[in-house]
Amino acid sequence: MPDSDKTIRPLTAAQARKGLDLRRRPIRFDAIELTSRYRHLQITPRMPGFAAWIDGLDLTKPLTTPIKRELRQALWDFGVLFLRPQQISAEQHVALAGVFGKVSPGSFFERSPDHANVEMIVSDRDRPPGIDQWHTDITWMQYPALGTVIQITETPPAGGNTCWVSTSKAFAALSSGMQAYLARLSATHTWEVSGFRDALARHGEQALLEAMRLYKPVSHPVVLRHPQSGRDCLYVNSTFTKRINGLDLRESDGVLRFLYDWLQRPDFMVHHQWERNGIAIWDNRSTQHYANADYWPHRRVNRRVTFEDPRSPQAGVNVFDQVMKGRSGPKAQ
Ligand SMILES: O=C(O)CCC(=O)C(=O)O
Ligand SMILES: [Fe+2]
Repeated sequence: MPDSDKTIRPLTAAQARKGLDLRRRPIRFDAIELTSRYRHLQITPRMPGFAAWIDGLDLTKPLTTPIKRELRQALWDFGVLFLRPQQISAEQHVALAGVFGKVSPGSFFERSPDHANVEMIVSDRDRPPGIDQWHTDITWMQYPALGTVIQITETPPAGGNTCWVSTSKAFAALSSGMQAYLARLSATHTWEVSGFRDALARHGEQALLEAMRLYKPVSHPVVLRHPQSGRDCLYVNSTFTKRINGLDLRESDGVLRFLYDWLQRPDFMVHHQWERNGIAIWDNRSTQHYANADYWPHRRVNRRVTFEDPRSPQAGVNVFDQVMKGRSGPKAQ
């Protein structure tokens, strides 16, 4: 079109009506056919294509191979799975995590006295809850955890819920132009912009310096294709993502702000109210989570076991131990 034709012209009545159209786009949902896909697990989705209850699974009995296969499939189909309250040993907790990946020795949280692979997040009067931030765990590593199994073994009288969002549903609901723009971008992630910085600093400057030496900022694509489900997932989070690479910082800040708002739409979110000893398993690529901090000074205990990619060069490394050891050990080149 010649430039002269692009000059401002009054809108026709139809165009004006369209410009004032406030309708939003509905989110398309193609249901997964459950009966043919799941023969051993009893699955009830809680949201369209996201988050599901698994009923009738007794974790005190050994898990059979077909059940393990369906559990993995369910995690990739639904992103987060919820199991009814049950009492399990630390070994059974670890065995459940082992269904999905290599059991990790954990990161920065306190270790349970009964098992080296079980971390504990205890919140009480002296340790106020502090994970009321949207995040995907440990994206400041080149190979972040694949997922986590948590059990809330002590619940406050009210509150202490956890929310998850589906980062694949959030991506799928964007316009195709925005999807294409984001798919070309990568972003820098670092623990240095998160609360870990203060937590480490409490162990002294050397701990902070050691963590900086060992865990430098990393780059991840803004849109991650999930290797098992094949779904594209938004892979930036307000806790660990510092900036989108290659953009003016103001454009990066604006795009990230939009994405964080978009990711908080209730359409993509499940808000889970815990019963004591309830269990959740999440996929750490297709979801983000947020632990409500609305119950202080009451007590809440989260027991967690993380699973990771066995091919990761960082598999089996306990980040906290490594940083603490390095404080006094030989300095790196
Ligand atoms: O305590 C919770 O509900 C979740 C805390 C959390 O972010 C985690 O365990 O990774
Ligand atoms: Fe987390």
